Amino acid sequence: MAAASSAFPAWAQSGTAGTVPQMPTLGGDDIKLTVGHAGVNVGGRTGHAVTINGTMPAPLIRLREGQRARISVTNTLDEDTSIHWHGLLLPFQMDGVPGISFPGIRPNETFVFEFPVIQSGTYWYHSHSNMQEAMGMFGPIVIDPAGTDPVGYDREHVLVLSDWSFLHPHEILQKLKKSPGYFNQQKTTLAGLISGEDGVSASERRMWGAMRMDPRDILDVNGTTYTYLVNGHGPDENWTGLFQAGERVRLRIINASAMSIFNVRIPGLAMTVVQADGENVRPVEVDEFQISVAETYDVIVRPTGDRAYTVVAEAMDRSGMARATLAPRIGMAAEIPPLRKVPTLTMRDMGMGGMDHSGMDHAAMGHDMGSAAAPMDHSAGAMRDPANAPDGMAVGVGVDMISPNPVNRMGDRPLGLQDVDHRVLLYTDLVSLRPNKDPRPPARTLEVHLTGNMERFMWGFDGRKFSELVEPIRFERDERVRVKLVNDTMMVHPIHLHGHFFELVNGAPQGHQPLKHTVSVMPGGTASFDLTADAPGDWAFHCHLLMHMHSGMFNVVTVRPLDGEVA
Ligand SMILES: [Cu+2]
Repeated sequence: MAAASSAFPAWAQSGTAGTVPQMPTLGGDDIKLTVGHAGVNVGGRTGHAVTINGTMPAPLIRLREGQRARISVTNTLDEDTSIHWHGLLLPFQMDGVPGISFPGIRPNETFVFEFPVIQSGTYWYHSHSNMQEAMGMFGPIVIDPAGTDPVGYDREHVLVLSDWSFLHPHEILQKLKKSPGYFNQQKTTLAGLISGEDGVSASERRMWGAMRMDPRDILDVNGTTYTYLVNGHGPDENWTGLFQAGERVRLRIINASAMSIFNVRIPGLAMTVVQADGENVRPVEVDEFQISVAETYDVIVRPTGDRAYTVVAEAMDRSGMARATLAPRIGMAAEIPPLRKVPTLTMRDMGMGGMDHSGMDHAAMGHDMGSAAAPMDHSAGAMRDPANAPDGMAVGVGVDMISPNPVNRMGDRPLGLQDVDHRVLLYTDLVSLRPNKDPRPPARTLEVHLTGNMERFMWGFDGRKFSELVEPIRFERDERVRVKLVNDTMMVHPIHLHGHFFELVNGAPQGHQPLKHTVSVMPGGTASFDLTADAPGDWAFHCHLLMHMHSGMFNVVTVRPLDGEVA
């Protein structure tokens, strides 16, 4: 059933007329990668990228479960580099995080990664040094299962989503540090206020104003500077994946963006989600799903007819889209839907539990927040009231908000999709296809707060930004623990743990909590996962919004004892 792309006749290959027809693919037991500078063409303009083997995205690495991988990485840059194999289970020395699991790869050096391949599914790889990932250093990984694939399909396409800016990422970060709203040009307007058109009431607006926040501040960096790409191609280039009518087509969708969360849909086609983060799930049919940074979703679609379909990956704040086409022939195109109305944050996104629009005007936290007469800094003050802080949180300059009433948002529609009139994937829809390995209930719960100061663009865990002074998070080897993430900020954070899969606590049937490597935690909400700490070593644990990670939302998870170490 599973078809290797090389088996396709020439006419059935994917690509855009006039550009590279197919993603370069590397496989076998001796893979060689070279990191270097390269020019890339985006929207007709040439930019400077950091690439692997000269392409953006980097070549597709195709492995088979049960093989041994040997991947040599040579650095031709004049700065250190590294490659992290995102979602792969491997010895921690091979995880590719400089300063944590290995020293990094110095200029003109080659590092050989060697590890057994003990899983299958859709993954990706990227630099973990500096901000090279944002400059083009990312690529897809597909691991074919050793046995029969439970997912039947006739053809597959890999879709790597990314965000490209001609601004250097350091320049973007500097602009954000100076003015976090720099790229947010969708601020609510006075005209909208008077007409009530944008759905934000006057009292709500006063409160947002008092917090120096804007309810339209949804992505820090967006379409004002980013061109959103599919397999390195901008919307106008129309990357096209081919199909024959009636085929079951597997789309392996990877969000390799630095800072962009997408809502994905294919007007006219239902999508059956069969895999999340490389792990098979019970098939669930939807019309749209959100893919946070670093997540992967595999979907099956069954296009029919002699017609084209548009794949729309709309940035969560509706400031732009990545676009591709599924068609029986190259050169076809379908209608491109316009960008939808900009979504607006709600009270729920401010950590005020169920107090949405209607309930917010009165007595939120005992303050009369809505009345025009109330001094608004009361509410802003309450939002960072240290009395709300849990034990162990540092309430310093790095914290400008503590959710007063965070609620579990695992069953909420993702941000921006609350009001769409079709089926949207929820985290609570995900059910592990096979029973999970560890049936033990967690022996303890660890609460980790995602914290930040929006105005200073500071981010951290439990009020602290990462530095050598921060204590690592310690787990006993093989201990079973529940980790509760509490988002005390008004931004979504895709939280990623290296070296492990965790089970989302999402109400799935016993033993079938879905396995993920990244969980997107909604603003003002909580998300919990159960973890079996079965991979000894030091592992990175961080927000996968690249600039949040760089601004401090990062820590080390230490699983001890190591082999040979006395317990
Ligand atoms: Cu973040």
